[in-house]
Amino acid sequence: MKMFKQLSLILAFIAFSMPAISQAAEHTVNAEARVFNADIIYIELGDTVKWNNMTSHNAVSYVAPEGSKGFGEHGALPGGSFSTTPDKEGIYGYACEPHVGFGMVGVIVVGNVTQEMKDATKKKAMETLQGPFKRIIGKINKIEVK
Ligand SMILES: [Cu+2]
Repeated sequence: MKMFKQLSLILAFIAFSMPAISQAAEHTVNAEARVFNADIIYIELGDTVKWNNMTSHNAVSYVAPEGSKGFGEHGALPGGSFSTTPDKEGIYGYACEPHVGFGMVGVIVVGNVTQEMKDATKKKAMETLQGPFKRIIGKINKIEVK
């Protein structure tokens, strides 16, 4: 009986902890008048990001980890909602192209990002981003690393 109790405790623990390991989550970002809320989100690889209220907005990546295909379509408005599942661990910086001049930019941090990754992403962003898209650098600066 004691062994059965221990076994059921172990099974209950496994059942409880499994979803946290294996289930991908969906994170919601709300496009507001001139901002993304939240502007910086932290997710795990395999998770999905869904933007709502995208009728007059878009979300196009301008900074992405090495080898990533990024997300969003230049010049297009997805309308309604738009979802992406980032394909690499690292930092994605994106902009709403119609409102980038107002600072409507955001960052997605996928997985565990180190200070070196943050510094390297910032360096690359400073070399490649132009005009108002440089505002993405300000968001990269605010990323919290462990
Ligand atoms: Cu916008």
